[in-house]
This record gives sequence, structure tokens and C-alpha cells, in this order.
Amino acid sequence: DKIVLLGAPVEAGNHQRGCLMGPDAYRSAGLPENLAALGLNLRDLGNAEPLTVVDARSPIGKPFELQKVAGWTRSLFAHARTLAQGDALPVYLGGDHSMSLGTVSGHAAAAQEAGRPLFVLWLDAHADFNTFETSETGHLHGMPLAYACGLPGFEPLLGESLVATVDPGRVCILGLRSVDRSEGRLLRDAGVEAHDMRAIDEAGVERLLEPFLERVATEGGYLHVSLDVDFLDPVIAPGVGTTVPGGATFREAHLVMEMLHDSGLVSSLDLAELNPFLDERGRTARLMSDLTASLFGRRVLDRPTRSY
Ligand code: DIR
Ligand code: MN
Ligand code: MN
Ligand code: MN
Repeated sequence: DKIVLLGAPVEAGNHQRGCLMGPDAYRSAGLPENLAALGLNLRDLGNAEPLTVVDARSPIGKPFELQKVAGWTRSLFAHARTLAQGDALPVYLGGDHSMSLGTVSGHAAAAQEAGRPLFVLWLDAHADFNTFETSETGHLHGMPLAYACGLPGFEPLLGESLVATVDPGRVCILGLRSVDRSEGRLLRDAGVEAHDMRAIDEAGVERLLEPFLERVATEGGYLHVSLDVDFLDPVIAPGVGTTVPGGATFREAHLVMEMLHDSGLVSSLDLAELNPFLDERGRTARLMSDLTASLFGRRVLDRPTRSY
């Protein structure tokens, strides 16, 4: 199995500095070695670079650092669209979650070209379903899922409309515990499958995730996974700008990754929001690297691969 790593050191999607160091923190934490140790054929493409954009303006809202984020979106959209056509599974090392404006839309375009549906699993304390109009902060890292699902007003990012959008009915969010009021309305109206932490408490990750994976398999879809550091409980993952108490435990997070591995369905992965500047001696970078290893097959005992 082949994997490509692409760094996406974008930090303009939020007001805190530090996500710029994310890709290198994963490299220092041993993520490439973790994956190589699993016998995977790994290539690190280094870091992507943003395009220069000076013409992005929005008549609505006050999107923070719109030119910079638009430059990243255009760059990562093109990279993702190309990488999706290759034979290696892309892992995008962020970067704040505005990285996914480009990665998810790029994979949506490629999926449409391949004639297969794209499913998206969003592991996050937040829904990232704001638009320029509803955002209370203006931060683009709070908007990538809304963008990928084709909500209006985002044309300044690519300078044109998206060629392909993600069907909100093919999105599953796990780990929610902070949703803005109007963002919540958008989420409901779009019909996104959204599970908060209470749902995880009550049902467990297995019962929530299994039916979604079942659908991906039945419809022959691609599966993009977007893992935000703040999906995890801040006690075990402090290296992120927007900590929210009550997140996924060590085992809940690993179980999600292990189920994803056994499904054999994942086609691309974002590691988003790691802020090494806020981390404690690299522990969050190491935890994210270990979770990535679980997604690619690290385990204690062998067990049969799940076939849907
Ligand atoms: C908030 C925070 N909903 C916003 N979003 C974050 O700025 O739109 N997403 N932190 O990861
Ligand atoms: Mn996020
Ligand atoms: Mn988040
Ligand atoms: Mn924010």
C-alpha cells in the first residue's frame, strides 16, 4: 500500500499563530517512521505552498485573512485533485482546519470525475459549518465543511464556484460539543448526520460509525476523513487553539481509527489544527501520529479485516 504525505502549513484560518509548525511537528514526532514500520510504501512530498491571491473580496461578513486562505485553498484544491488520481493514499499534514477548504473540495472534484460518490467523516468538537454570513469569528477554519457542501457565498475562495460539492447526506460528524446557533440551523437544514459527545456516551463510537461505513461500502464511495485535534479530550491533546472539554478519550479515538482501518474504505486523510506552539513537549503530535498508525493498521492482536 502506498501513502503520500503533503504538508499544509496554513495558519491564517484562525487568529492564533502556530499551526504553521504542524507538518514538521508530525515529522519530528515520528509519523513517517510509524507508517513505514507498518510496511507501507511512504513518500513525503514536503510542504505545499500557497498561491498568491490579491483579488478575493467578500461582500458579506468579515472573513479573516481571506487573501491568504484563498491562496491556500487554490493550491490545496489543485494538489488534492491531482493526488486523488494517483495510486497512493494522501495524508495532509496541517495546518489549521481551513486546509480542508482545499483538500475536501479537491477530492470532491476528483470523485465526480471518477463517477463515484464522496463520503466525508468529520471528527471534530466543532461542525465547521459556518458561512461568511453566519460566522461569529470570521475564522475560515470554522467553515470548510459548509464550503465543501456547497453552501453559498464562498466564490472568492477559488475565484469561481465549485465544480463538485459533497452531498451533505453523505457527511457524518462525530464528537460535537461546540456549535454556533446559526451554524446549528444550517447543519439541520442540510440534513448532515451529526453526533455530539452525548451520543458517543450513550451509544459508543462503534454503533454510530458502523452504519455510516456500511453506506460508504454499499454505494461504492470514496471516504475522506478529516481529523481535528480538538475531537480529542484536551487533557490528552492540549496542542490545539480551540480546546473544548469533554472530548473523545484515548480509546474512543483509537477505536474510530481501528474501525476505519478494518473497513478498508478510507481514501484520504486530513490531520488538522495541531498547534505545536501550544503543545506539551510534543505529546499531541505523538498522539495524532499514533492515531494515524492505528488507521493504517497498527494493532495489538491480528483480527480479520471487516468486509462489508
Ligand atoms: C467557531 C470555532 N465555530 C468558529 N470553530 C472551530 O470560529 O466558527 N473549528 N474552532 O475547529
Ligand atoms: Mn475543525
Ligand atoms: Mn474543532
Ligand atoms: Mn475560531
